[in-house]
Amino acid sequence: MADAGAKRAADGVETELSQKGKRAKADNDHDQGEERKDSESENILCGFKTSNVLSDSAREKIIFIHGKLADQEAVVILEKTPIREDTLTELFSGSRLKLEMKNDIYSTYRLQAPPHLNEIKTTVVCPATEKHVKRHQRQESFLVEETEGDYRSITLPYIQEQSFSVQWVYNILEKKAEADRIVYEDPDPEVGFVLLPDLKWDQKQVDDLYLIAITHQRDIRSLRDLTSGHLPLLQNILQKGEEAILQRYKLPASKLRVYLHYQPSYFHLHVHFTKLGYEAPGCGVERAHLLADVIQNLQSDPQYYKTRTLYFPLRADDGLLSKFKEAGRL
Ligand code: M7G
Repeated sequence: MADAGAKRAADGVETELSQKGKRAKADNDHDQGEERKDSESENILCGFKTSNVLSDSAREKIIFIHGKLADQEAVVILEKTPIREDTLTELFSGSRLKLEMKNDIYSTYRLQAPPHLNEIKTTVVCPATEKHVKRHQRQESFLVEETEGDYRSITLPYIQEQSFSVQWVYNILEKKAEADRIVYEDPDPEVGFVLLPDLKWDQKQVDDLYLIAITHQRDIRSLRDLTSGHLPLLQNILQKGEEAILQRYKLPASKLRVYLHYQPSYFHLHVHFTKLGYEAPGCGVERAHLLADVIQNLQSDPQYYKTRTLYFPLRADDGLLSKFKEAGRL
């Protein structure tokens, strides 16, 4: 999980950041109106029954809860949103302040902000599978070494049976969901993709910018399927994705971390675009592969990702980890 302190750390370009902050806010004003309408019309969480807390972090101000929503298994994620520079004037003038203690030059207060400046980003997964529940449980991880043979004999059969549904991805590609959130689309069936905000990003500030590019091609599961034949697709995503982000959020390529996960959670090729300096979950070296490196590796060896041994972490309760153990590979 990301370190919230680092995640919100300023990267030192004051004016640039505040401009972007304003831009992100402006982009979001329209959405906010819609969100408010939605939440006012129906609070589906009023009947949520908590079973247990899967994990939480006081530092990151996030909690993952397992429970039931209308008799269906559900996971609810609550995360306090960052404080935005462009709301400070209103925050200082429009809040109530309660003194907790005062000692010499030091004092602490409880600041009660107006409700719209004190929101909690809420993600609901319902109905949630056992896999969704396990995914958010605090767990030990183990690094797995996957050879070309391991991929064919252990991983591939497992993911063909067990991976998460990618229906949400097809809904995006077919404009059945999130169509109004699309930032850029290249509709070409071979090299095209849809770029849109990731579920994890509330779009209120560019400090934690997070978008994903989802390919129109549906038969590329992951990094492992890529060959030099996919170079036009990968180069297109990198170039047009960066251009679209520069245009919309005024962030140049030099401020972006563009990468693929191996292993991903969802086996339909997609690329993560996050702001450099934001420690997005899963951006560590054991899981993230820079798209620029992937392109170069395929240029020097067309079969690079088919043949290389790849390393990735698996959680203690992951069924794939058991398969590696059974095969004597761990
Ligand atoms: P991943 O590398 O397959 O797995 O990335 P990860 O979730 O372990 O990182 C999938 C990415 O898609 C993640 O960054 C998710 O937050 C994001 N994502 C997942 N879902 C279900 C949705 C969704 O419904 N909409 C959007 N916009 N993003 C999603």
